[in-house]
This record gives sequence, C-alpha cells and structure tokens, in this order.
Amino acid sequence: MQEKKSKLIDAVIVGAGFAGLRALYTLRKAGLSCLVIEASDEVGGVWNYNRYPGARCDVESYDYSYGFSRELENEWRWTERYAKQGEILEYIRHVADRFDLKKDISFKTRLESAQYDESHATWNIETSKGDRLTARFFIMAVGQLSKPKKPDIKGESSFKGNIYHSALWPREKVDFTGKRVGIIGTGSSGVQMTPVISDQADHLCIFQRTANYSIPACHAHISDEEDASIKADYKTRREQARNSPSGLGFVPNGASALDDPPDIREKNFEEAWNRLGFGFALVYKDILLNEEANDVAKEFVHRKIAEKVHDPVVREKLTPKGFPFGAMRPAVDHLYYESFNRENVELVDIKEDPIQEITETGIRTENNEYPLDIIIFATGFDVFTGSLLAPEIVGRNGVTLRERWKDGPKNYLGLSTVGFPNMFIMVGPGSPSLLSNVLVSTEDHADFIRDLIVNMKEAGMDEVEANAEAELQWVEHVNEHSKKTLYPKAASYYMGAEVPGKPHVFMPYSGGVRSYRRTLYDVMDNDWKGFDMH
Ligand code: N01
Repeated sequence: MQEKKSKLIDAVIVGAGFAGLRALYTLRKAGLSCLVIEASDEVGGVWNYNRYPGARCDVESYDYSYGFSRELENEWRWTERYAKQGEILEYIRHVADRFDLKKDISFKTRLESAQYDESHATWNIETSKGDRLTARFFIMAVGQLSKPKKPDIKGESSFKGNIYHSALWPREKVDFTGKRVGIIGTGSSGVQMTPVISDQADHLCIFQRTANYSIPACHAHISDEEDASIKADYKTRREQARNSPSGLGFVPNGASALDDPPDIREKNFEEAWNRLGFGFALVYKDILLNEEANDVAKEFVHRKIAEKVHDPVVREKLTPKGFPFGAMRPAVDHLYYESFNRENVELVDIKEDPIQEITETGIRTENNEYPLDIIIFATGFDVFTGSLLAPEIVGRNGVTLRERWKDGPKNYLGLSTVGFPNMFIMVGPGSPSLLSNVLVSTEDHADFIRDLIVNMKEAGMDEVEANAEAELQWVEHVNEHSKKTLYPKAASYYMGAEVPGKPHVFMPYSGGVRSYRRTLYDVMDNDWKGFDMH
C-alpha cells in the first residue's frame, strides 16, 4: 500500500470490518477514490479481534453475509447454521480478495485525528503512521463493539499467570489443559467460551456480576441439499430479512403472547426455543414491548434454566432477576447452563462476594481465594460511542465530537451530526445498529451514503450536513420510540450503563430496519429533507 499524502481523496473510510469494506466497495463502484485506514494488519474488524474459544455469530450465516452480489452469494459455502469466528473471518478475507479491496486499504494505520477545514470543505486526517490525508468525505465505520473494556482491579500486574481479554484474543492457540481458569463476565462472550474452556481446563471459575438470559443456539451443519435450497431462493430470504423488524431471516409472529391459549403458546415457545436462537425473543410481537407478555416468556425461560441446572443454589444464581427478558441482549449458547453441572465448573457470585484484588496466584474476593493460572476478562466494550469518541474529531468552529456528544450521541438518522459536514457514521447510535442484523443495517447505510454523495456531486454541492431541527427531532424520536419497548428497563449497554459515568440515554433506534429504511427512502424522495447542502 503506497502512502498517500496530501492528495485529495474523495472518501477516507475508517475501519476494514464488514461496514468499511462495504462502503469501500460501494463508493468505489460509484466512481469515488477511496482509502480505508485500518489499525490491524487484517480485514475483519470484530471478527479479527474476538478469537476466543467458542466465538460464533448468533445470526444465521446465510443472513450474516453481504447481499450485494449474487455471484458472491452463490460461490460462498457456509458450513454451519451459526458460523464460527474463523469461518466469518475467512469469508471477509474472501470478499476483500474477490473484489480487490485491499489495494485501497492502509493496514496498521490508526486514525489519530480528523479536522474539518471549513474553507475547503474537506477533512484533514492524521494517522498513527504520520500520514496527513485530505478527504472530501470522512466515514467512520469503526464498529460498535470495538473498544474493549477491562475493569481496573487492584493487583493485576502482580499476577504470575496469563491474562486475556475476549476481544483482544491472541492469534496463537491458548492451551487450557491442566489449568485453573477464571472468566470474569457472563455476557455473550463469557457464555460462549464457558462450555469450550470447561471441556479443556482442570477447573473453571465463572465470576458473575449479573445473570443474563441465554437461548440455545441449535447449531447444525449445512448439508449440500440445504445449501442448494437456500441459494435457489436466496433473493426471497434476503427480502424477508430486510423487511423484518430485526433484519433476521425468518418471519416474525404478528400475534400477541397474551392472545394465544397457554397450550398453543407453550408449543410456539418450545418450537422457537429449539430452532430460532436469538429469534426466540421475537416469537410473539410483544415480548420486547409489553411487560405482561414478557412475563410469560420469562416464565418459560426460567423453567428451561431450571431443567438444565441441577444444583438449586447455582440454578437460583443463574436465573436473571430484576429486568425483562431480552431487555439486556440475551446470549445464544451451546451448553452454557449445562456446563454448571460439571464437577470442574464453579460459579462465583461477585455481587454477593465482590472481587477485592488479583493476587500473584489468583483472585481474592471478600470471602474467598480462587487460585488461577489464567484470568480471562469477558467484560465487554465501551459500546456504541467508545470507538467513535476515541480519536480527536473536530468539526466546525473547533468543536469536537466529544464535546458535541457529552450528554449522549446526537445525530440525524444515526448518520450525520450537526457541525460535522461531510462526515458519516455507519451502523452507530441513532440507527438500528445492535438491535438489528448489522449486515442488513450496514448495506442500508452504505447505499444511502453513496446515493447522497452521488446526488450532491450531480447537484454541484460541496457540503452536506444534518439540519439542526431534523437532528433534534430524530434524537427525540429515537428516545420516544425506546419508551414503547422494554429495553430501557435494564441497565444495559443500550442505555449506556456499561461504562460508569457514560450518559444514560437510549443509544440505538428501536423501530426496526424496515421502518428505518422507509425513513431513509422518504428522505431521499423528498429532496434529502433534513440535510442541508451547500
Ligand atoms: O460483553 P457484555 P460481551 N466486574 O457487555 C461483566 C456481541 N457479541 O463481550 O452485566 C465484573 O455483554 C458484565 O456484568 P454486568 C453481542 O452484541 C455477539 O459478552 O455489567 N463483571 C457482563 O456480564 C454482545 O451483547 C456474539 O453486571 C463485569 C460482562 O462482563 C456484545 O457483543 C458473541 C465488570 C460483559 O458482557 C458484548 O458481549 C460475543 C466488572 N467491572 C459478543 N464489567 C455473538 O454473535 C463488566 N462485567 C454470539
């Protein structure tokens, strides 16, 4: 990759994950010169970093993939219903090679700062390599789960064993044989790695602060017949996903959980539990909207946990309390609850017995000591805004994005922020983002940004920026819509609760990908309403 200095580039895109690559493909095809800057030496974003044992996607492979190329769809052969991290990374590498994307990616290059130059309507961008780039458009495709979060626990540096974070997992294999392992955190990452590590380790301690819900993944290999049958009508499947609220590839049930008699409801729950993974939460239209409907789903799930976990004390601790089912993102697991029936697995409730320090030989809680050889932080991320606010992004009049968003993210459609012309954010706060199949959201955003830029160029405009009133209304709409759901009833990352001191506002748009896309089309059809162009 040749260093590109001072030459005016049409679009600098930050991040070579699914979103950045799709933006690169799409904008390049529209005739724009593009450069992607990527901190790693690899494409893949989160799928490049989260290499922990058991890492998989909980959206079905055929839906968690790009829909822009029929040839790509037909030639790629998924092997499992829910792909493992390695297979997804192979897929992204394949896409990058197939469409010759790497020639426009500068690897091992981190964004340091971006400053808007009002006199030229361009962005001046500085990278960790010392490059100074000038771009007409600046696109942040940095992902929502890309700034790992690790608690500051006293004594960590004294630990004689190895410490890992789920999202910064080494490329070489970690051997757990004969080891005493501790996992801190029971979100999706902790839940996925628990059964795999418990198979290998001598002893595994799970340090749980909040019990969350988990739904069985129902893994399955894809037969040649199934692959052929999906590919024969892939278009319909894609349309179904695009037109469902979550962007997942199945038809949601339009009925209320309260309308069906208990025996029918039980049958529907049972079928969904054994087939749909994350889609279980959508088996009735109101599970995530109405507390009463949620309670019946919750009761079913609590029964399932009880059937799986033998020890009554452990069962009680693993049963979530105090928030609606699905209000915090549930995990999708393979034999998570069952792991706690193993002799070598121990659950430590750190709400009851908080961690005091990491010692040379393990973890000391208020009442106990746990000798360990390996400690794993599965403690998640500074979600939604972490990676957007890490670099110094300076808009009009020297105002930084950090200052502009100090009370929470403010933007129009999740895409554009007042005071930051010609800058776009992909799949971030204010858009369906993590409340959707992010591949559907990614493609919607890439296409919308392309259409907007092409339109601007045709109209001879230099600058585009969210209009202050449209931004205000959108932020209000995102907040108001969240109140129709049960999401705000849990202290989760949807609410900014994962990082102490972070503004408590609802981050993603909860209206679903279909209605969101309709809004995008409406904006396009009405002369890009809500955007000011100069
Ligand atoms: O992170 P999390 P994750 N002391 O934030 C605990 C996606 N994903 O990496 O709830 C002790 O969910 C924290 O406890 P609490 C998916 O969107 C997808 O697991 O804050 N514990 C929680 O238990 C997912 O939602 C896939 O009380 C601390 C855990 O750490 C998102 O990534 C796979 C703590 C963090 O859970 C994030 O998942 C993996 C502290 N100081 C991830 N701080 C699939 O596609 C935090 N915790 C399947």
